[in-house]
Amino acid sequence: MSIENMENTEYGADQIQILEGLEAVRKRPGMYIGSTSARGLHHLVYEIVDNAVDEALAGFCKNIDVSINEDNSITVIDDGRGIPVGINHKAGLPAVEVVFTVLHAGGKFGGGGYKVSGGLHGVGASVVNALSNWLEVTVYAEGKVYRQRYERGKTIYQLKVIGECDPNKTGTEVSFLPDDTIFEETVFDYDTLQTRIREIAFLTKGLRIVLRDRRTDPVREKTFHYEGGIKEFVQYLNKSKTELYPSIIYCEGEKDGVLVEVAMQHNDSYQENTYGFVNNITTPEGGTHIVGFRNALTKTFNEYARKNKMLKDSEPNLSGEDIREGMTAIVSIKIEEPQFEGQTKQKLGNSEARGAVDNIVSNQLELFLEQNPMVAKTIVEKSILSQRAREAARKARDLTRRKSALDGMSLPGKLADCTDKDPKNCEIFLVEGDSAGGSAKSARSRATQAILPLRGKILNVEKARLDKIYANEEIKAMITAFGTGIHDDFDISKLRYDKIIIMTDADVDGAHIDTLMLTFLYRFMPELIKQGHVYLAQPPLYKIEKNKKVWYAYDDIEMNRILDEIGRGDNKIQRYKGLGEMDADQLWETTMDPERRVLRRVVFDEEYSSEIDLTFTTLMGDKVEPRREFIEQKAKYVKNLDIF
Ligand code: TTJ
Repeated sequence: MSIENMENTEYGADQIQILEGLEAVRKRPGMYIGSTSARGLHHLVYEIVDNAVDEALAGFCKNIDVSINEDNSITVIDDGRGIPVGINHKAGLPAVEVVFTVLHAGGKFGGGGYKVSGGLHGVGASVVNALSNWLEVTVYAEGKVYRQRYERGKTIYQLKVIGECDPNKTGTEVSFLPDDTIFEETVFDYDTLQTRIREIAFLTKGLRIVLRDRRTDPVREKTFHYEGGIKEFVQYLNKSKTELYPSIIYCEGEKDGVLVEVAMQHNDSYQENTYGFVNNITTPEGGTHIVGFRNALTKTFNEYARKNKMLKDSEPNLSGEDIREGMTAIVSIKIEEPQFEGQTKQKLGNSEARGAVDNIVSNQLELFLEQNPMVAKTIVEKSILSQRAREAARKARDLTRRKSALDGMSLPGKLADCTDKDPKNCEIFLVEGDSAGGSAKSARSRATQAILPLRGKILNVEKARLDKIYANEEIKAMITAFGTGIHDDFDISKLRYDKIIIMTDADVDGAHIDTLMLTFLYRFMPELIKQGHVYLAQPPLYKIEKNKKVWYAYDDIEMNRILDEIGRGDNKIQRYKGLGEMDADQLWETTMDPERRVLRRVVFDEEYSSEIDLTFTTLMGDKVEPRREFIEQKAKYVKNLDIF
């Protein structure tokens, strides 16, 4: 029987198995792509793109083209060898059909390269097919154009030749429309795709990826192509910071089947930002590759500092933290069979990765330091300063610890605490300014709402060393009020309030304070954000009065809607410039009353943590241009949440 006239109604045993497999995906999509929310939706794209990237890693593909089409379908095109169209004898089907219809069949048919198989990635193109309204694959190979179409995972027609092409042209093209009966969200977000595609391009040096949005006129299009790979990634992450030396330290090598690439550079901030990737997937929980990297760094810098008499024999070693202060680094490894561990399976477990990274970084970093004594000196000197500050901070902290032990963990004086002692019922408002704090204190529901007024701008923790941070009154007040402790001491079970609500004026200064506050929380107690305890209050922008009735509007759109409803004439509109302009009753009604207010919950997607960091440091940094670019995007990390 030839392929062309094989009817799709003739099911053999294999085909029935295939349909059952894809049916399982449709029944429990979450098991395969994590969720059916916007996140799962975007995963479909990454799943397909990953296959093309594999072909690039194998050395056969230079260009990938990703389009969001007008109808919200996606097209991914590569210029690789093309998925094989010949019959796969085990399945009795063309290999390309196996790729799209057999669960867990990857794109590998004895080709080289490193198969991605961790996390949610690498579940296979068949999962995308099962979850799509329709999917079409086109293969260009040996002067012919092949095509096959599926709907909800079912073959609509067999692979067929639809035309001829230049015999030199090869590649794969896949288009699909996510199934709107499965996904809660079916509209693709350009920025979300862009973040991941930029990351893939950084991680795969030389690969050119074009991202296009055909839903807009003119079509939006951007090319991501980095000959410098992760070196350019580090540059990008440091773009709004001031680097301490011009070079990017770079190590590359292979050991025990582990491909290792590391790039790093220090800036004048005090935070470490190391991002690990295994087969292009982020590892927010770290793992053996990160352990190996840190080990090599600590060992190599201490050896160098001693050998060059920058550390005396009598002085203690520099700690890893001191060396990593202000460092931005990318650790990217490729490994054939990654083992992921930990609660969320985001922590690399392979022990050979530790040794490989340690070995390659130790050798190459030592050489780099010998050849770049100025850079080495800068880093060692900065580490010594960090060591001193850390020592001073430890003393200050011990002092506060001892003090709080003596007076029974006294709460900050400015805190108006609530009376209910069950944290589940309680919330704390962090209020900008003493006067608004005063209104909030009289407005609140005393039983469950605590108020902590904060004076003026809070300290920018991006720009201060630990000793200064621990000495700051506002920061100390927040830490004691929350009860959880910070960093390694953080314990969420001690959290004294279920909701931490930042309440600031609805103006530029207010937005700046929001960001300062979020930066502090993100750096010192990220779990509070990750577990959804942090909110932004939303005070109204306008008060509209007509015939003794009152309406509040939270933005211009809402005000216009209200005016349309009540008629434009004969009304009084007041624009609130700050919380202070409202009396206690108004503040309660519009912003604090759990029955009527609108809160925005701050969310945080670890998959994009390098971007989140960039957003914070850009907002907080002192380079003006990148800040302007970002200030409007901050809203991306905030979700509207109505609480009734
Ligand atoms: C496998 O080894 C023989 C030559 O072709 C190799 C292969 O499968 N290459 C390949 C797969 N290139 N591109 C893909 C691919 C591209 C997209 C957009 C989607 C999918 C599922 C695969």
